[in-house]
Amino acid sequence: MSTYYDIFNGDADGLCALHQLRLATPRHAQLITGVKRDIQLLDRVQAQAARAGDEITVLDISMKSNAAALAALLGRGVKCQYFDHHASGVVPRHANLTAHIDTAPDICTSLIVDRHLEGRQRPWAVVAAFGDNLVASAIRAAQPLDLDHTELARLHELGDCLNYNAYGDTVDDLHYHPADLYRTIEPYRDPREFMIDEPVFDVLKNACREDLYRAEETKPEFAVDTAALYVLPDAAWARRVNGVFGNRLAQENPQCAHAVLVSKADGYVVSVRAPLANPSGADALCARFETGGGRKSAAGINRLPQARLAAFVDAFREAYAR
Ligand SMILES: [Mn+2]
Repeated sequence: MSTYYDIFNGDADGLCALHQLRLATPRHAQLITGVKRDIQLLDRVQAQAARAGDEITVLDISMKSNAAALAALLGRGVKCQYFDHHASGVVPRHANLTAHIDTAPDICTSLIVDRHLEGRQRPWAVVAAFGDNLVASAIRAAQPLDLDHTELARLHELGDCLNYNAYGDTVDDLHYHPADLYRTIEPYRDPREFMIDEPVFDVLKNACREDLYRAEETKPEFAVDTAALYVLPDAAWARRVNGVFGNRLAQENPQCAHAVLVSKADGYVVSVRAPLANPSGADALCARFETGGGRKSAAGINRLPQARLAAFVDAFREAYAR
């Protein structure tokens, strides 16, 4: 008997991408997911000894970061369907691999899945696009749904809340394990019903508001018209809220690039968002540092050692402070 694995990023985009696919094609699969930054997920399938005839569906995690595990699984006869919008590296040509990769800055994985499903689970793609901070794309995708302003704002809030839940060092920092969150969403074809029927939305909304309030008390380390840099303390609330905080800053100042650093015992976790008005350069900046990577519009460094802080601040200023 073959085994199915659904492997997805634990953020709004990963969750909603899987949800759309499984609404269209229900399938009993083992779920493999984690915090947003935990993208080495294919290693875990490999460790579980997937065999020839098994099938994996991979959503919203970079193929480049999983290239070795993917090659090993394909070589073992595992069939793979891959949807993603992160830098992929060279996509292997293999009979067992179907890859849907689009790295355009206004596309997220859920919009790629939406295209694949010809818009059949559109409301969840809209939620995901909001969650990935692709507001214009979300509004465009929502047009045929004929939602009023209030409904659209609610989907926006849900996207933000699901995205917020994925941020943390480990799943212990999170309010809900992403696999549990997926199981809660699974029965709902309409996100509006999910928000009414499940307490999850209100729990996340209130928790997020509390964390954001603390973040907004933080003064920037430096701020000019085109760039601002914040350092948050070594605390669970800071690890949870830094993504939403970054999105908030980006929306409030679309001409400005933002870096949000969260302190750790021996350094920082770094998130960089390019200006919304000119979404470029974040990936190149972060790639200059070990453990750095991401997309043109949003990128990060998983571990910036204390000793490299000054080098990062200089590089960030050089890239965006003109
Ligand atoms: Mn995504």
